[in-house]
Amino acid sequence: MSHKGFKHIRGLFLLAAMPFAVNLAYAEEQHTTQPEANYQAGSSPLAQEEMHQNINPKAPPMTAKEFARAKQIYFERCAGCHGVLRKGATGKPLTTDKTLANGTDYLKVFIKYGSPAGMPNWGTSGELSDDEVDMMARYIQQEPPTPPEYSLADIEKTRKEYIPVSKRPTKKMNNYNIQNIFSVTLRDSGEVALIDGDSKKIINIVKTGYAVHISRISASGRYLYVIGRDARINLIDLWMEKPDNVAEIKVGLEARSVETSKFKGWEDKIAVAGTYWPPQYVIMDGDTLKPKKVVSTRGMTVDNEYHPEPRVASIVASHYKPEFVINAKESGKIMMVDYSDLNNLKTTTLDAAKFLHDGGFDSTGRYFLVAANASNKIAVVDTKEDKLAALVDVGKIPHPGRGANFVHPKFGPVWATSHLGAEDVTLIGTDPVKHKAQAWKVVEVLKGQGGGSLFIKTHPKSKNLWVDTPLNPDAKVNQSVAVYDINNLSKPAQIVDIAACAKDLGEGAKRVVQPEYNQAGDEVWFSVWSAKDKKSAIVVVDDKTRSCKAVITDPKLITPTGKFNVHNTQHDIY
Ligand code: DHE
Repeated sequence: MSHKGFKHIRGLFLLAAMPFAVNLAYAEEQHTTQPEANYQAGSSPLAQEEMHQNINPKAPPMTAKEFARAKQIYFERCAGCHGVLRKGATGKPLTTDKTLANGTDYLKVFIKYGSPAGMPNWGTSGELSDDEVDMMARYIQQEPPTPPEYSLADIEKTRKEYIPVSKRPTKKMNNYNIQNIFSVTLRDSGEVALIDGDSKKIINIVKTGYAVHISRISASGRYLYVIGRDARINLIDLWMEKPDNVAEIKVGLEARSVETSKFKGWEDKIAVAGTYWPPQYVIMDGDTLKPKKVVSTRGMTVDNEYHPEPRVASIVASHYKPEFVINAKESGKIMMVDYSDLNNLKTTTLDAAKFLHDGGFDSTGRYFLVAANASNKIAVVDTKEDKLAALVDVGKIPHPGRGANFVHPKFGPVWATSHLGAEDVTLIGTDPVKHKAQAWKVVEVLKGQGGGSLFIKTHPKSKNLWVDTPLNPDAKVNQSVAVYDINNLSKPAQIVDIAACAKDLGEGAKRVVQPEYNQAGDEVWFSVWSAKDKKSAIVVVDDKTRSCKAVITDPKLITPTGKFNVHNTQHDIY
């Protein structure tokens, strides 16, 4: 049965089982899809933190043991969508003014059966028992416990310089072609694998933060910054004989993004990390990670309402000014932060749309395009003028990763995004000078394999556009990718069964995620992602023939997901 069909039937069942008022609420809010809800419900490391708790005498009783268990479940399953303080994000607000008014029985129905608007059916799916559903319904009527703040002094206390700058190499000490090294996220082992793109051999497996997330490269290509969901940053020096950690810091309690200064004269000098909790960003020295400045993102949203926890989503470094472009998810605001004078910090704040997530530059490096995923829009930032150039309407829940740039045969330079909630691959014109009529307009929508896409990629040397669909519920779709001929976009996409290339893996989900090119632009690397107790692999595809060229397997390659080629990440090539 198709996913759509499943949801429809579940929706009908709910209509029969639930009070009228609840059904009306469903009809109003249909913005989240099931794959997105599952994706956002990823585990938060905050479950283990001690928190401050206020007592609300109107809330139903709970034992201390129940409260502790419910808090853990909340941070592992619910906080990703509803927020730490439950002010709401992709999911609805669950503040006590709302939950106490609804009461335990009403809340239990939602938690057990889910909703067509995207709330997972935690009870009927077997994830939570009836007792746990009841416990969670009572828990969300208590005041939300608040995790601690994290000051500059707290951050500095966690800093370790394993190899001080004075003891580091003064030149490259290895024979690797550093520009073609891939930093591969090993999500569930809390490590990255550094893989030599030329020989396809593992150079080193480096210990990093919990549920490690992304890697970014310094402007010179020497330093690699890796961030875990526990807000731990590892600084790896690629000049070492065997590249390894030289410094480490924990910048908060939960995070997703890290970036490094790219403006001329500032190469390798400054790093920045954004945190989900506390909602703030931290500016550091690039080579020692010494924290210099912490700035809160708490404040008003684009709708002029106060939000206590706008989480920091993507960050990129401007090529036009000594600035970072910092995107706050819940507030929908984009901050252009000037790092040249931290004592007199200048910030230009652009009002975009909610909820900002991931994005990348156009081919010139001047415009930054970021998904406002709950608004089904792409916000375009002009990093030269520090202005919002446009808000472009696209399909349901755009999710570009960093997107893909190429020259459309008819409309000139475009940037592309795929979607979590739609099969569309949307192409947006990016040349306001020679193709003014198409600039910041959707010029074409290609049909993909289905929703559940996370990443899209091409390379200036390639004529192919690759689109993954790892969160599509159909295994045939999530184990394969679609590839388009850029010179002939009217031709239907070719479907390449990537998981089939790694046939010796045995059983496992084998979701195919994130295309990433090698330096030369003639190979595309894909992760074949299974659970941590199953075998995973990286499949290397020959870009020209679109056929499998190599399969990288190793017992240490546990849950590989994102891959970051040094050259392409350093130069924003995608
Ligand atoms: Fe990511 C990028 C947040 C789940 C793999 N992810 C990003 C960015 C953000 C983000 C804000 C942009 C960073 C930047 O450019 O500075 N990701 C989140 C979440 O909040 C979310 C939805 C839920 C969570 O609990 O973390 C989430 N992400 C995932 C995954 O489950 C993925 C698929 C597998 C994994 O490794 O965790 C995943 N996210 C990635 C990757 C990128 C990324 C590979 C970078 C793409 C790129 O090409 O730059």
